[in-house]
Amino acid sequence: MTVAELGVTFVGAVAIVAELWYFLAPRRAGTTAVAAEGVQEVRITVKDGYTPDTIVVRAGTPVRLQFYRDETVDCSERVVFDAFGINRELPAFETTTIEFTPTAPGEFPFRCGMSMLKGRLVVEPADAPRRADPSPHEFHE
Ligand SMILES: [Cu+2]
Repeated sequence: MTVAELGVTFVGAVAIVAELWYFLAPRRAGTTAVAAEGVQEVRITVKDGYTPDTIVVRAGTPVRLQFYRDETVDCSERVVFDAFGINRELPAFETTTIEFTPTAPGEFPFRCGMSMLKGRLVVEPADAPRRADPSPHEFHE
């Protein structure tokens, strides 16, 4: 093989490994809450939907979600977490704090008052290993 051929082979091998890693590495789309002072806090921007729209937390530790509503569109004026009995108004251009403690693992959808905007709260078991934050392209499918 010439040096050029070796180079091409090497680049090809790296691409294959990178691809395998990308598809096989364990991961879960979403934003992992940052735990500080015993609270798992996540800021969510409400504008044409929820960003991030998937929030990963652990069971048994209080969760503090800070919804900043960056629009006046009627659609997003309420946020509802059916599983937690939460139905709150989100005033425009303000941050609304919602706090609760998920006790059991599972996936819990949240939505606007009309169920048009959707997000989900992924509650992992309390002893789950902490995952690294995934890259931003995984927030939306
Ligand atoms: Cu809506």
